[in-house]
Amino acid sequence: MTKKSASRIGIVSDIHGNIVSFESVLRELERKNVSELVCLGDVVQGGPAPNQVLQKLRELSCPVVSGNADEEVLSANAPRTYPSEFHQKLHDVDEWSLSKLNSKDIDFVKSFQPVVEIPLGSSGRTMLSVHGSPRSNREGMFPITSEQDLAKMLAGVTASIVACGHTHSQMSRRYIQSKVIINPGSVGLPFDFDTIERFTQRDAYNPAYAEYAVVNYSSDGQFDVELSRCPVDLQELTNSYLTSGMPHAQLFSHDWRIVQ
Ligand SMILES: [Mn+2]
Repeated sequence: MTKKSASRIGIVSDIHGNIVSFESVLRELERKNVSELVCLGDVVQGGPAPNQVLQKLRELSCPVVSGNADEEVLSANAPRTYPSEFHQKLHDVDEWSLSKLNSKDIDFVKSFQPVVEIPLGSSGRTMLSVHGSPRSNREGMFPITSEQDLAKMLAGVTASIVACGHTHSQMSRRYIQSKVIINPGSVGLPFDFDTIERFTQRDAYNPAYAEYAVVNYSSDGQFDVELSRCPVDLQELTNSYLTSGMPHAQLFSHDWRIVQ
């Protein structure tokens, strides 16, 4: 058998201003010798360290896809009304996140791409990276999304792998024309559910781990996908919320818990 050269792409998504979890994942990716990295968006909003996450991402100089929450932070100063008190609290965090960014940070967020296509070596195969779907960063591709809906979302896509985020849930799903749709889950705000009732109501808690994916590919375009998670130090994470000055830090840090 001829030996083929192999490469590894690390995929991270939905960091949501959580530097403790992001650094945990970066240590794992370094250990796994990834040669490339791509970020699927939702970088700054929702967590205690928006500017530190941007700084780290800028140092890595990897391609970044623009998430809906990144756009929401950029437009946080626009006037609005709130459907609920909780929405107002979320917006308080958006405004605070924007206030933590300097002009260099804002220019960096504005440079995030709608989609990023990465060649799998010289095989002609590619991986298309998006936040939600190729046509929108506000719609998710789920395990239960119908094939008909996927056909609309993926119209015209020729990539062999479609990497998406937004749902905060890991997924590997086969689609027509031998495509694989993968979701690395969320680095900084993973969702899990206690019971099937809470799953139905989308009432999630945050398990104390960070999710990511690695795509291994060879020069002839063969590939496999690892969906991984690594533990996060819950004490360190809670402290990062409570010492950040982020509004409603107590509220937004209390859904985290260790899962056995
Ligand atoms: Mn998100």
